[in-house]
Amino acid sequence: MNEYSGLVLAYLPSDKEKEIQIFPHARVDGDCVGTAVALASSLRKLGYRAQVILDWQIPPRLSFMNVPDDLITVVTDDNEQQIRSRQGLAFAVDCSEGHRMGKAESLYSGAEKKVVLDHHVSASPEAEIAYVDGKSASCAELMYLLLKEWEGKFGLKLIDRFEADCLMVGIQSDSGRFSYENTRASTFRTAADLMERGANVTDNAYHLFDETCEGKVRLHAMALSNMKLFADGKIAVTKITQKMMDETDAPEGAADGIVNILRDIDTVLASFVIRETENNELRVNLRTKIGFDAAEFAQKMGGGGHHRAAGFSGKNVDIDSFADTIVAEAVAFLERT
Ligand SMILES: [Mn+2]
Repeated sequence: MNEYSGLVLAYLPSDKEKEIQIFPHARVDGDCVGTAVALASSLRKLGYRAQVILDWQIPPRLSFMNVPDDLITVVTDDNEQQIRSRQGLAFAVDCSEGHRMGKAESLYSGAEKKVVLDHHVSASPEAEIAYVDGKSASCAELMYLLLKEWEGKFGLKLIDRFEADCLMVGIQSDSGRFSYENTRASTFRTAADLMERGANVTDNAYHLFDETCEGKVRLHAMALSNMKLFADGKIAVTKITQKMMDETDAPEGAADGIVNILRDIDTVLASFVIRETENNELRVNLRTKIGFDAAEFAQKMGGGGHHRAAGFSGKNVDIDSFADTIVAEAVAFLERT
């Protein structure tokens, strides 16, 4: 019995006219979208109004999930007030803090009732009820536990093929298709049940990990050939500028995966990809092996994440000097631990 399933249920709005608003993190991934959508769809089966509130449209790389339009509301300056007026509960998934939600931040932070469901070790939940399990490979697995309990309680099937597939996308994304250190026996047990309910592992894996396009391949080639190694090959860094994105005509999200290739170099303990974004910020993705705690390092740099995968950002600094700072900090971090 999961203690949170009852707590969360008791906390849902008694007035079913009020909307349960589900907030994934900005720069969405398969886990936060899959978890949020499975929850929204299940809540509707239980007679609640539920909407996933997004900072931006679901990106093309996740379009294979076929999320119905009516489950999603994208926040704009025009509709924010209207969304707020319908709010009965704010439910954060795969993140714990309003500042991770981009344009949806004030809608979440200003909510009267909040619930958090998260698996980030760096989580500092802003909510009355927070179900955080840093050992879970994905947020989708935590959602599965809640929904299974609710199925039992109401004698209703909540996880049909669509919801099963959404949760499977979350698990496959965050466990690196069942290969990262965070993958547990329970991950497979959950996945087995989802597969029996109709989830399509093969299609998901292709779309999440293998499908590519010319611009992405060209961007990877450029970023990989510019890679630099430091500290006897223990630290790998590459930079991705807006100019590189333009030259290769790379789509949004095309830089994904480069950081894993760098981490997989046999000598490397920590890999960094530093990327210029369209709004003149720098986003850093970090992947590590045992001996370098990514979450701890990212928190030191003002970000957060997991032990082996984390991220942080830089503002008002140019990419070259930020790279120098990161290398210096990473070398010091390696020497200390
Ligand atoms: Mn996640």
